[in-house]
Amino acid sequence: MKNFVTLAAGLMVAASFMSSAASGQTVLKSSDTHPDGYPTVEGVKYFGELVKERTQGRYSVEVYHSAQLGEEKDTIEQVRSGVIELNRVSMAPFNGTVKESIVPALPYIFRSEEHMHKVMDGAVGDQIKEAFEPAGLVVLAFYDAGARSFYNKTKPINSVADMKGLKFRVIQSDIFVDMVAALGANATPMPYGEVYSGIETGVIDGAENNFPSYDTAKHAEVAKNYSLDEHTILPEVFVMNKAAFDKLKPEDQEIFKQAAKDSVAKQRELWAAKVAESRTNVEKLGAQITTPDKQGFIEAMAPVYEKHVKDDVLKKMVEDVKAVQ
Ligand code: GTR
Repeated sequence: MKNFVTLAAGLMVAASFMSSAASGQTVLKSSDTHPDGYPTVEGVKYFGELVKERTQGRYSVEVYHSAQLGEEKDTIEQVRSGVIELNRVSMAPFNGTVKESIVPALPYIFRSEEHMHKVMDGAVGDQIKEAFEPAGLVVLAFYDAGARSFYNKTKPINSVADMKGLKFRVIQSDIFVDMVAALGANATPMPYGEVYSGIETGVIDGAENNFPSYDTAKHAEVAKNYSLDEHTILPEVFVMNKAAFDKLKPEDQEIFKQAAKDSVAKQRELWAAKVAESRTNVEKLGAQITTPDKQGFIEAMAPVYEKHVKDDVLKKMVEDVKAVQ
């Protein structure tokens, strides 16, 4: 049923795209799992305004927020097949398809958000962008998603030992499954939209995410123990269907790229403000925030690196990331 709804939504989107193309004004569709006003939604909207202005209205963007077009995995298929032209998603669901996307998803690979920015804005970021092309996607931008940490309804986490036996929903990536296993807990990958009820009904004890997601998806209502272990500083990715991008005139391609670049600065600014706001919101909802000793978490991650950083390309990328000061 769910797939049917997603497919039907996709066909409607495709039909409206074709009709608008005939009038010389093309409306590009973009998906986002988050609600209106969330920094990623606003980042893509800002990109759309710049594109509209700079192409004199020949192109504009409509953001289908709040998972209107489906969960991330489904919308990734839609953008790869060209049913929609644009999509803003996390990097993690690409880990099984785009090998290089593994690197920024590795636990504790980045020393700080500044370090992540330098890496993603530099040569390693360019290498990751290129690696998306064979998957039929052009990366327009990397956006901020802060740090992800664990939260649960059962008990406060102060050390790795406290994680033992807990059941966590993770984002759909094997790295996250193995990371949770390495911490002595159990991982269940499931769509974002099912997490709230999963915690409420006890299918899972909790999940892992940044403050703005924990807040806006209302997970703080049902899982009040948030431990700032900050296991990943995982960027978001804003992608475009490659065939749709290749069809643009070269000067329009430049406009799209520059607008995306300009939207990054805007999204980062909105992100920083949202993190502070969301932290206040979840504390008001009764979230208890602990700060566990990170060293134990970092040391427990060795098996994840052993299993996932296998070939020379990935080994070199990890070294390159570490070398960025
Ligand atoms: C959020 C991210 C979403 C989605 C979600 C999840 O931080 O912005 O795109 O991936 O996490 O955990 O599914």
